[in-house]
Amino acid sequence: MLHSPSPKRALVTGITGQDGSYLAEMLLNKGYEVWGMVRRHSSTAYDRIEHLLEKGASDQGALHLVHGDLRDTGSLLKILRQVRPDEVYNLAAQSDVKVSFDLPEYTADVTGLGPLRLLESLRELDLPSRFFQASSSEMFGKVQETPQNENTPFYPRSPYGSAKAFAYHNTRNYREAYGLYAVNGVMFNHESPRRGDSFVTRKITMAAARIQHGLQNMLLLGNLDARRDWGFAGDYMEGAWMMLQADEPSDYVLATGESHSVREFCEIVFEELGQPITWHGRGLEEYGQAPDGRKLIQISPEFYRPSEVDMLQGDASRARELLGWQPSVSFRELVSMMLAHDLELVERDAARADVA
Ligand code: NAP
Ligand code: G4F
Repeated sequence: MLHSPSPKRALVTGITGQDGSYLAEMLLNKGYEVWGMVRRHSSTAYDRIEHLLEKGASDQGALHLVHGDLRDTGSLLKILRQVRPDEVYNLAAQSDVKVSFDLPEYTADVTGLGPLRLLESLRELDLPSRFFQASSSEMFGKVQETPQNENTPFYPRSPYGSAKAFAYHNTRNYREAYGLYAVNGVMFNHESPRRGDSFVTRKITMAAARIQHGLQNMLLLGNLDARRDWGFAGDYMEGAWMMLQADEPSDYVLATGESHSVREFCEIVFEELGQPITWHGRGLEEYGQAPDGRKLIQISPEFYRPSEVDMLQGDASRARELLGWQPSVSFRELVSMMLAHDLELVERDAARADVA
């Protein structure tokens, strides 16, 4: 009798986050047994993976959740010993750059030391698991060249960027020192309808949808001229998976190659809503106006950072050439996708409120 091979097992930290939910979905559809590490919350915070937890949500794989925390080495050792994963995707982090200025030590602990604890646990247990570290373009900070690629020197501009650089170097070092299959995906900004609402793209699409429905008057923003290389989160998780399937472990940049400003993002959103913005004033006095004269956007110093990353633009040629990876969603499509989702969300909430 022929036995089908047992499914591959993946451990995903940060499964409740934006990327974790897309990755889990993708792995389940590939037939993986997925183990998600979750933190204890006073109320459950599984909104992004609820659909995966429902029985029969995936055609093939199975999803299991286990409690753990990147700050607690004992929990990591216990989970790794129990799951013995073929692949570990470390997506967990304190991932908010602005918050990292308020919580620098905490960010260093979770985002910097957390990956080291995972790597050391893998080494200690002598597991052959392949390890993916969610590294960040924030490490390039005050960029030393444009576009940024695998050889561009780092110049982090936030406690978050420094913590990610620490984790990046440790991932490389565990590969070189101990022969672990450990890789860095140096990912530029990636967004989706599941993006946390404190990040600028989602903050804009949510606010615009609410303004359109008369639930909010204005949107307060910080630096409108910051530029980012924004892609779609699902594409970046496909890239993470591809990295762990390669014959040799290596680090790759994942990016679209295009850079757009926060200002452009706002312009496209309000243009799609039929309210093209005109800009008036300068500096902190600048504001964005609707054709009927309403102020739609105002600057608030609250959303500026002590030190800013002015522009990011990645060069993912290496991932394209060696892994065959490329982004599938354009900047315009991404903006439209997020706006359409948030308009629907606001309409649904409004309809519910009418019924109640
Ligand atoms: P996210 O939505 O903020 O998700 C972060 C995840 O980490 C959540 O599941 C969170 O759990 C978990 N987490 C936080 N602290 C933890 C701890 N101490 N122990 C265990 N889990 C913890 O982030 P994302 O946008 O999906 O990003 C995923 C990863 O990619 C992060 O490492 C981020 O730094 C990195 N990255 C993201 C981007 C991007 O543009 N999205 C770009 C480059 C790199 P709770 O639900 O319990 O809070
Ligand atoms: O959306 P953001 O908060 O993302 P940021 O700082 O680029 O970080 C994200 O991408 C990194 C990859 O490069 C990840 F590693 C990290 O985990 C995270 O996912 O801000 C984008 C830009 C910044 O320059 C910020 O100053 O938008 C500017 N901005 C202007 N007004 C604002 C606002 N950002 C936020 N969050 N809120 C504002 O009101």
